[in-house]
Formats: sequence, structure tokens, C-alpha cells
Amino acid sequence: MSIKNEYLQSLYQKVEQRSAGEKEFLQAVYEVLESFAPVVERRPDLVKAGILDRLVEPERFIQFRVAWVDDAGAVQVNRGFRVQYNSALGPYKGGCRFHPSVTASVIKFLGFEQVFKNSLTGLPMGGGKGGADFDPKGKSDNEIMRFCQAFMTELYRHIGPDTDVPAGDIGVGAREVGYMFGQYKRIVNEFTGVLTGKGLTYGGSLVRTQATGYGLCYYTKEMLAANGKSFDGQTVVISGSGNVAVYAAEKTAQLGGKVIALSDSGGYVVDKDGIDLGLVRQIKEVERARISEYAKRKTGAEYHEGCRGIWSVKCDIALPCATQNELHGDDAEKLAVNGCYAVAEGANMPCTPEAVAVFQKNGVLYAPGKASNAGGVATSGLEMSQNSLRLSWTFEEVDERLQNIMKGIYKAGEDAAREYGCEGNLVAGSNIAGFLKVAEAMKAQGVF
Ligand code: NDP
Ligand code: 2IT
Repeated sequence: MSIKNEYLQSLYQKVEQRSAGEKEFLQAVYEVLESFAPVVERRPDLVKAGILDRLVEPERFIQFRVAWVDDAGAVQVNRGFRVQYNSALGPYKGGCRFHPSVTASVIKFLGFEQVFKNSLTGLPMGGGKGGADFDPKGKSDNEIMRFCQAFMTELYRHIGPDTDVPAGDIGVGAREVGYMFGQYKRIVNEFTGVLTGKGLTYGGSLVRTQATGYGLCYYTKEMLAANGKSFDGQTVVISGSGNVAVYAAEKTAQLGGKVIALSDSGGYVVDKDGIDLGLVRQIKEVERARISEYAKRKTGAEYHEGCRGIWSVKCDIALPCATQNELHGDDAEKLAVNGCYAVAEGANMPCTPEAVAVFQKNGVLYAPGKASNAGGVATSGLEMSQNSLRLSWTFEEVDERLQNIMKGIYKAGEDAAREYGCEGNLVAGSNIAGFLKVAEAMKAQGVF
């Protein structure tokens, strides 16, 4: 693997040396740098100002111990992280992930992607990300609360409503945000919009819960329309059954599509009659149980072990909404052979580079997550605006803003791709459009 532009290839090699073994981070950096050859040719001023050399290095990376006591009275130790990647456009902004697979590499890849994503929203937000290698599965509500309090007891000193504003991600939803917000408020004795994804009774925004899944569908709708297609009457496969997957499924159905499969890390369910979302929400949101429960309760539905098998289900449109590198080259081949013509990422980096190459070779429309899943953070930005105004907008008001933002993101990627000689390539277009704004801001603010 090598990038054709000499400067970009040598920059990538520097990152590789400095971050040896950080697989996910290197994968994200490579994908971005690979699309920048036309920018480097046209904008020698940005190269001279060292923008790219600075952009690949996070402004700050924090790692800390999180010690807490479980229900049996035993002391548990986890590792917490926050990367404050880039503040050129605004306060650091990005979610926190609680999952046993969380490492420095995962947090850095997510933070790096967040910089471009937040820029694409057009809202004043820099990029950050955090989390811990804590596994929420099987923990009691009290254990979740104690962990969140312990995590915030260190994190609070690094964040603030004008400094860094965390939110949710895998394993972090309204419950966890609530516990973290409460702890922050107790420590600093201030009620501020320091986190987004808050409950509606204490500063949360309407639509934030639905925003990533809804936004994904609004973006996909634009991509389909530009190619003479729509969701209407199409079969759709969605991986995952968490926050993003559930609301992507809801909006798909509202737009006329039929969702026939969902998954979790254990396996997937297929329901040819169309997934019953009420049942999914009961199982996942109320009972916090496994998706296999769905097949036990719904006649005609089947459960299969192994989450990657979901990509062998024949569909028109696929929306990967679980986690990074969940869709491999051979999965992409299966989708293409079965007639799938559009893939849009709800998760961050769910498709491997091999899978993306298969889509591009087969003419499958492909929307990169940093553009198509930006609706979540965009609505977080709207929550920050409402907190600053000390006002709450209606559901319709927020939803309309979200739709306009997603349309704008699609157009920015499409336009930049055309302008920089890679028409139709939303990966390159979105990377370039997101980058240029950050680059101009960094250049204007001097070397830092
Ligand atoms: P949730 O925790 O609500 O749900 C995650 C879902 O993905 C679960 O079904 C989970 O299954 C599955 N999953 C997680 N890890 C794995 C794994 N290693 N292998 C297979 N399946 C897995 O998270 P979200 O829905 O919030 O996040 C999903 C994706 O969307 C992530 O990539 C996240 O970064 C991204 N995203 C989220 C946003 C948000 O606002 N929440 C915004 C933008 C992107 P199981 O229960 O078995 O673990
Ligand atoms: O990946 C993401 O964009 C998120 N998890 C949402 C971040 C946010 O600050 O709302």
C-alpha cells in the first residue's frame, strides 16, 4: 500500500512510525491522506504552513485510571481516555465509548474522524473523543452509576462547555450521560451544557436520540435521489440494534423502505415481513436483552449466530450501524452479487478498505460515515446552541435543521469531489470539504 503523492506518503510513514501498532488510527489516517493528492497540488500554501503535519497529531491525549467498586465489594480498575484532537473550529466535541475493545488507537481514530465530521456539519465544533475499556454488559444499574461517577471524577478537569463537550457513543446512552452530568455538576457546582445527549428534563434536545439514525437516512435519501432512486419499496439490511440502528430503521420505514434484518455482536435476525420496531425497542431499550430474543417472540423471524452473516441477506440497501471494520471485502462481494446497490455508514469506519474497494469497483453507491453519520453530532451542536440560548426548540424545528444540515453535507461532498477531479467519490469529496474549512481556520490562527 502506498500513496501516490510523495509528500503524503512520507507524512503517512511518519505517522506509522510514531503510532506503530495503532491499527485503527493508521487505517483512518491512510484513508484521509490518500484522498488529498489534488489538495496538495492545488494548495501549496497549506503544505507550507504544515497544516497536514499538524492535523494528524492530536492536540492533546489524556489517559487515566478509573477505579470503582462493584456490587460484590471488589475494586475494579479500567482505563479511561479523552483525545482532544483539534480545536480550530470550536470546543472539542465528540462522544464517549464504553466497550472492552476500547484502546488508544480506537479513541484516536474516532477523534481524527470527528474533526472532519464536525467541520462538515457547518457548526462551530472542534473534534474530540473519549471512552473506557469498561464493559457495561451484565452490570447492574448501580455499577453503571458508580463507573460513570468514577470516570467523570477524573474527566471533569479536562472538559467544560467552552472547552470540550462529550456525548454518547457505543455503550453510552441517556442513562450514562445522566450519571456523568450529575457528577460533573456536583464537582464544579455549575449547571452548564457540558455534555450533550442529556435527558429532556435537564437541557437535552428533542431529536438528539433519533438524530444519527434519522440523519443517516436523510443523507442516504439525497444520495439515492441524485442517482434517480429512493427508499420507497426497497429492502434494507441494518447491522447493530443500538441507538443508531434502531432510529435508522424507524426512518427507513417512514421513508417507505422495508427493514428485514438487524444484528448485535452475537448474531442477526431476519424478518421478511419487515422488522417490528416496537418489539426491538422493548427488547433492546427496555429489557437491555439480546437481539436473539426477537426471533423467539416473533413468528416467521429467524435468528442466526455470527454477526457478519447479516451481509449475506439479499437487500437493495445496506446500512452498517454497529462498529468499525464490521463489513469485510468478502461481505462486500456478497452484497454486490446479491444486487445491493447502495451502502451508507451509520457506524464509524464499519467498512474495511477492501470492502470500500469492492463497492467502488462494482459501482455500488457508498457513503462514508464521517459524512453520513454526522447527524448525531450535528444535533449535539444544536443542543449546545439551545443550552447557550437557554431555550428549547420544538421537535419539528430541530428535525428541519437536521434535514438541512444533512442535505448540506451531501452537497459539500459532491461539490468538492467534482471540483477536485474525483466526481462521484463521496469519500474523497467529504474528506476534502471537511478538511479545507479546518485548514483555513488553522492557518488563520497561526502555528499551534
Ligand atoms: P450502541 O451501544 O447503542 O449500539 C451498538 C450496537 O452495535 C449494538 O447492537 C452492539 O451489539 C453492536 N456492536 C458493538 N460492538 C460490536 C462489535 N465489536 N461487533 C459486533 N457488533 C457490535 O451504540 P450506537 O448505536 O450509538 O453506535 C453504533 C455506531 O455508530 C458506532 O460505530 C458509533 O461510533 C457510531 N455513531 C454513533 C453516534 C451516536 O450518536 N450514538 C453518532 C455517530 C456515529 P452488542 O449489544 O452485542 O454489543
Ligand atoms: O461519532 C459520533 O459522532 C458520536 N458518537 C456523536 C458525538 C456527539 O458529540 O454527539
